[in-house]
Amino acid sequence: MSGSRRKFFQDATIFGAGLLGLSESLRAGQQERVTGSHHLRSGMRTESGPKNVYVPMVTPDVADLPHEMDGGVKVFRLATEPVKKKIAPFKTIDAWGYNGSCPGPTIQVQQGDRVRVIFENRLPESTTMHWHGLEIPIEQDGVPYISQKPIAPGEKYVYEFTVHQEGTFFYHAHSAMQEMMGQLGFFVAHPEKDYKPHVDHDYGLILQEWAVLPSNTVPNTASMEYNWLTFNGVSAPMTTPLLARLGSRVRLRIVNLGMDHHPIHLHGNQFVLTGTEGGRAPESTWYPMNTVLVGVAQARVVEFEAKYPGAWMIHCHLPHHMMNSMMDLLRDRQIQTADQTETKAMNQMMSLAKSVPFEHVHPSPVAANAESVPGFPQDAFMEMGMDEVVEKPETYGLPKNWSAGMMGMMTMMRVLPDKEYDAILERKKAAGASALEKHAHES
Ligand SMILES: [Cu+2]
Repeated sequence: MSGSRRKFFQDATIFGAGLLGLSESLRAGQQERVTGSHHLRSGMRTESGPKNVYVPMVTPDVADLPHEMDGGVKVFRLATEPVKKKIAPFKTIDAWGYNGSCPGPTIQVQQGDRVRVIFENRLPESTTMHWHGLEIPIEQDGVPYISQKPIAPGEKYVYEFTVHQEGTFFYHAHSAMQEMMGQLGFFVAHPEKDYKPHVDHDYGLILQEWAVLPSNTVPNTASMEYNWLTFNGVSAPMTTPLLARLGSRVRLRIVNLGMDHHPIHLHGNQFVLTGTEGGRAPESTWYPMNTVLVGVAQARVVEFEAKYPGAWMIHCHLPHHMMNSMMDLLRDRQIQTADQTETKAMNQMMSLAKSVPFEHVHPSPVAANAESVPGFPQDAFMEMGMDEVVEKPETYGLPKNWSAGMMGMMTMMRVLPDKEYDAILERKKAAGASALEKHAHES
């Protein structure tokens, strides 16, 4: 089998998985399968021909968009539509997105590719698609009235362009309110020749914030007060942990298209900023940091050597983005914190737990005289251990109640020695196989 043909079948397998809507656990296995290596090590290259030297990016909790080839053109199909999006175990919102996904599925191409996107509008109002950061002809820029007519509900529109750049781009509706309803997705252009140094893992995170009032499901796109913060469309602890093999090199691409800037912090490691929304930065500009400010409409790409084993938090460091306001639950507390008693708070937590349902675990103790101390409670009743509700292969082996401290715009980078890394891979494979089997039975 020729290299390109093999690549086609690999793509078909990977993209097919996204097409079938298989579990995240199966999709998250992509990196290993595309490279065909079960023992990725720092410095180990993927050798499969000049146009296939990159490790594809994995977008945890978001699928890749499959494509077909039409001659030399990569053809993608995107439909924008309303999406019921579960952003937390006890919160589902009415967002807008693409192909049933919010954020939309990740598009991955390679520098030099000719790309066609057959776009369909299934929204109740007009829209367009903008290719953020791409240097393409004005006719493809997706700005209503200026570069094209708005695409009416039910209409199709075809975008086509050649990608001469490399880097981390994204696509989004070019209407402010639609952006805040969730209409964006990754558009990654892998370089013609692999970046140096080579990375073993490449991950993407999209930052979003939502204003969804208690008992509501529709985001208030006019609000400036956000109470739900998400990575790739989910709040912690629902965010799927990122995995890295101990000794590997990791790339993390972060994109922000909301109303706030987000300082994204990685625990226990230093990284270097290797790229922006404009592409790769020269190595002479790299300097160590562990918090990168991702401004609105920006992409930030960082890389680090995963040399310390552990579950390292990755989170926005704005205090109010490290939690969800939980107004659905702690309605009273939003107004009169000091009036809240442990009994009341616990009762509220229990009723929320019942609605999911899961066994509520309140892991950290409070002092006997807590209620007499001004300021109490602060974090006391926010911690909800819900390990079992968000369990997946990637959470295997985490300490009990790990989920209690995970809220809002948060995930973790699990740097794992071979044995533990392989144990999770095995679980992902098993979960993937059972998802495939389930699909076979259903169809
Ligand atoms: Cu933030």
